[in-house]
Amino acid sequence: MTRALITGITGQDGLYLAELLVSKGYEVFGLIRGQNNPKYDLVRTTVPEVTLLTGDLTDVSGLVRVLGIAQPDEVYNLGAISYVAYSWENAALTSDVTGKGVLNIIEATRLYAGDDISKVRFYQASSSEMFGKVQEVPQRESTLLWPRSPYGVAKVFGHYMTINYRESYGMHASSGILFNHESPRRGPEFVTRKISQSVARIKLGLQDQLVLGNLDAKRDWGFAGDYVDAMWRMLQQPVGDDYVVATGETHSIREALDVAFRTIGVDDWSPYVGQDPRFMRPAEVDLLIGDASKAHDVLGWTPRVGFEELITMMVENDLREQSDLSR
Ligand code: F7E
Repeated sequence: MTRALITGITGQDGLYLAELLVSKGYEVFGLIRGQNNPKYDLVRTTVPEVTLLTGDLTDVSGLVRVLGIAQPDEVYNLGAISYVAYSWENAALTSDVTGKGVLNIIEATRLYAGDDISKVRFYQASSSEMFGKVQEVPQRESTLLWPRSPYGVAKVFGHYMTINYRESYGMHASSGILFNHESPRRGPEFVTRKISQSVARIKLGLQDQLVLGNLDAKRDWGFAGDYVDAMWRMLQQPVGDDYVVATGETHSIREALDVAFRTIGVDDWSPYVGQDPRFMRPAEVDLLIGDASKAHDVLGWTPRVGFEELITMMVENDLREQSDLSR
């Protein structure tokens, strides 16, 4: 039985990846942080097969202990402080967890492998936020990185550290440069879920207004369930490498609003949507669009869920969830 350790098991990607690996017959371990973590029950009920181990990406000795217990063949580092807007307010903490945390887990993985570095494969969740002020459109693996947030800077550190471990120690270490990926499991602080939840609540008469920041930002949005499959495929290759994972399509926040409101039969959303500088960022990433040709050619990966289907799926899920909650 192949064994895998997932950090960030409580997030949308952690849950989808755990389900995928369980379906492939893996024994899965998940790293869970803190005392009485509020997401503990969610993981238990979604993927009961997973063994949860307590640890924190900032605590190397704890990570060494967890690796010793899990004895993984594959380590997926999905754990991070992942909310970009928060990273300006908590830059040092974001650097410790999202940046140095990568060094901690990859070094603990190297120590666990001991003399046989081929014993374990490592996946790092890199991000399109590393492209920031984009130097090329579309962005590919070789595009110059120009992060525009403390989160992006921390991700760049983790990305290069992963490449370094591959080159310095011959570790099978891969970095997936994932563009935005969403799902009904997305946290409500992120814009797609904020929109889908609010639109559902507006339809049900539970809310009047949706207040957002920059409506002109553009993102390459895919479905998280498709993206975890790319992660797994990377670790099945003969050697580690870096891959852009994206749909190759970009859409603005306005277009996301068009699709979401259309789902509830509203064509003109302007009376329902306000803007507040509170949700604007000190620096914005304006145009993200990924070129995933390498992932297509080498991994045989293609996204299945398109933009409209994704947003519609999220709104429909929130209509069900919100009407259950309001009963
Ligand atoms: O923002 C704009 C905002 O917070 C998307 C993370 O998974 O993907 C995610 O990062 C855009 C930005 O995601 C609101 O200014 C407008 O331009 O949903 P988001 P993100 O920052 O792109 C990358 C790949 C990651 O790696 C990250 O971990 O939407 N926007 N109005 C808003 N955003 C939010 N959150 N809330 C608003 O009211």
